[in-house]
Amino acid sequence: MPTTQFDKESIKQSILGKLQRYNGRTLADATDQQIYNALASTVRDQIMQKWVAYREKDKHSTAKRLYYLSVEFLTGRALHCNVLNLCSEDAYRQAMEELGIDWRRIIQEEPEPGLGNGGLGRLAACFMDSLASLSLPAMGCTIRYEYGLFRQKILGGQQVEVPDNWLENGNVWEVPAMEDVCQVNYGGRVETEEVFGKTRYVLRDYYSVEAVPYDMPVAGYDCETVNTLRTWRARSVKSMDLRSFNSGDYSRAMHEQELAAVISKVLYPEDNHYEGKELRLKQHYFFTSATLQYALKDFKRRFGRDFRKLPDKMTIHINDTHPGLAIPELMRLLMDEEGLGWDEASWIVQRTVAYTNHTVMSEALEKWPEDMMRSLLPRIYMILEEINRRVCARLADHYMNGTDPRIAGMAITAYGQVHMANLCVAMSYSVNGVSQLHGDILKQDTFHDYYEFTPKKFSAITNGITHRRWLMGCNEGLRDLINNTIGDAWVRDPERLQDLLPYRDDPAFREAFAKVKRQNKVYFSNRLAVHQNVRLNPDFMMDVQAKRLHEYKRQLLNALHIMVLYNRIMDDPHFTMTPRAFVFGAKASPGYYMAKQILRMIIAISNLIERTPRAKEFLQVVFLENYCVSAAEALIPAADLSEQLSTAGKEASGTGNMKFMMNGAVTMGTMDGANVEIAQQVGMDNIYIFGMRADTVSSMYREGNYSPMHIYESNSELRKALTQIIDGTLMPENPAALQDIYHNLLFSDPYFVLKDFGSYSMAQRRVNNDYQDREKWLRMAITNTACSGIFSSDRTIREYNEKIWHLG
Ligand code: 26W
Repeated sequence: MPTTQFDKESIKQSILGKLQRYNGRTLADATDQQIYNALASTVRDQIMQKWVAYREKDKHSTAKRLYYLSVEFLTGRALHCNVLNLCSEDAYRQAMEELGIDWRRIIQEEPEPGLGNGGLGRLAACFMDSLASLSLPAMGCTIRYEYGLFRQKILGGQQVEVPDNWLENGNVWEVPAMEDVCQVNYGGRVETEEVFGKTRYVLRDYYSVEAVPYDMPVAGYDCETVNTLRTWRARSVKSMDLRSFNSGDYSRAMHEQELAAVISKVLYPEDNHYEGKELRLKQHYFFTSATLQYALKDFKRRFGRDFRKLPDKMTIHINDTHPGLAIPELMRLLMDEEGLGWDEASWIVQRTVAYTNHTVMSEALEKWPEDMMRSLLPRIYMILEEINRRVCARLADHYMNGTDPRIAGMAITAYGQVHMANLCVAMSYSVNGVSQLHGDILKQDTFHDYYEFTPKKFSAITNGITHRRWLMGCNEGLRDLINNTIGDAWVRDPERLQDLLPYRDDPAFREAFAKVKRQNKVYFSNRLAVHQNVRLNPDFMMDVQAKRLHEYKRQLLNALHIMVLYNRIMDDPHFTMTPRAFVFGAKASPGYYMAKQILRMIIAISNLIERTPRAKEFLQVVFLENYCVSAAEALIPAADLSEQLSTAGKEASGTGNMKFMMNGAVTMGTMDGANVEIAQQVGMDNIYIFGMRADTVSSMYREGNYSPMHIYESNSELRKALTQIIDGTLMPENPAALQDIYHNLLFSDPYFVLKDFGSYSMAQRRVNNDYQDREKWLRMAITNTACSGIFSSDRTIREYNEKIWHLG
């Protein structure tokens, strides 16, 4: 088969041809969106050529494969990264230039797939990029949400959620795979049948939903591998179990059937907070069951029915507990569909499923009401009960006491609830944390009793980010500077970024580094002017906190500190400081009241400063609307200081921290998650660490005698800032609007904002001084980029493969 060339001339011809054929337009009268479509489908043609070749080879491969199940994949836009991974950037750029098209503008026509909330989903996307780039055979599996995470608008100083209809204009990157359509069943009841002396379990009166897969190619960097991200869409089926329906069940079945498409309608916007909604359980089972049905079908195609081989031929990796029903579902498929016995099925499952935990926040741990599980998934519930019975029996044996209190804490079903984390820990062959500290907390605390029982299962593999998107793609200036300085070996081997270290001593390099940062600030500030009509001064130091809004992430610490600076400026006519722009990017879950209050407070501070000329000389506060992957790509390269303020022990890893570091921002952070390892990499001279350590925090919780009021009484600057929350300074038209923040801090402060404030404020004084020492600051910034290579997700994926997956 002849392959199409993708040199500059053919690219130009392809774009013009597509505009003519699909839109009946010439370039001159095509809209940006039409040009985007023509450009993207040209890139797609190039990927398809590789995809076909790769799949052909893959079909005959007997290598072990990974199925990475995640309820979220926050991929971000695909066009630029695809061009980058195809190593065709120059060709496309030149083609666009010669056609007189602004490439950066057209790229922004792509709707961003917001199929995730935050860290967990973005990590899954980075993993897909690294898996393909390391040529490891993997399929990512998730739900094709018709509506992704809401878009955020700020109106009247508050967040307004707008639906994210990302598929409105079609999606160039996906192809349906109709040959793999399958059914997922809900409801009904389980009947037993005796067949040749064996008991069989059959589901009756259930209703079915059809699962339709859409595949998106994931092309690795400069290699032949093109993996697949498979998203499942729910639609109703015409047929149902008519054999045994009775009139009551039939009408119910009809009704449920109409509701089928609802399953893949919308992504739940809660991050790190669990609510036992039935639709969510349906979603989880939906994509998990569909994925496992496909995985088994593919296994049988490759190896026949020798299921004992299964653990050597696939790993089912579950990204947090959300796809944890993979465990009973694989049992069900092996027993009810393939006729295996319990012991065989359970032997296989316990060698095939691996689990990563992403949070220790107790309100985020999934626990489903047993009643809900029983009525929605009766056969799955039966299997869960049996797993529970056996696990508890084993534990009773081990503790030589059937009433040992530890057993209830480790049980899978207890007190009317199904405890998903216990299920995953009990039945997976691997349990891992996402940073060293988080791994330790899992062992010592969250899963302590399980750890004593099966210590070898546990590991910690620190998260990572793809340096292709988060440096090469989003920071061209820095990428070119690095290439011109140390060559491009770091692209394949990011730890070679270390070669930059000696250039800290080179004044010309430092200035070049500073120039790139300044250009990135100008770029970001232009973007803000266009999107929000806000003028950000690129001469100000850029201090950024961008992440989901959460009390434990402590945006409040930052906000209170800005108020303290404001007061220093206003109370002393001679006061001076390094001018700083504080940029916040954060979405609050629609139902998270405190998060929304904090967001209001930040905007109120921004407004206060805007109307105070003297404060404006030194301070600016910008709330960046709709923080998302694309916004991060513009924002992070412009940052000088990266705020990572979580209460120690609460942030499992953080990955934004790594993105900022890679782009030459210095971290202001607690000893939490991966901040600890960033500190180890750069050394204490190149990071600002403050606040209580995780062990102190946990003893404070244990002792339970923390009194925020004492701190309020002893710190006058803090007291004044707190009072301004409610005295009309912040909210002149409605002074009581933010009183719950005030009361919460004073009378409860569960995340120790007041406790850590003094230490934070001292560290910020050092930042203020160090930034004025331009040479010192640039050395720190360069050190951060130079030491960031270890946080490439390529390293993370290699570690997963060596310790857990053993693919290929
Ligand atoms: C069921 C509600 C729910 C939804 C999402 C509970 C928990 C989650 C996620 C596990 C929360 C999450 O995104 N955790 C983040 O995972 C990142 C990737 O490992 C870490 O870097 C972050 O520290 C962690 O908060």
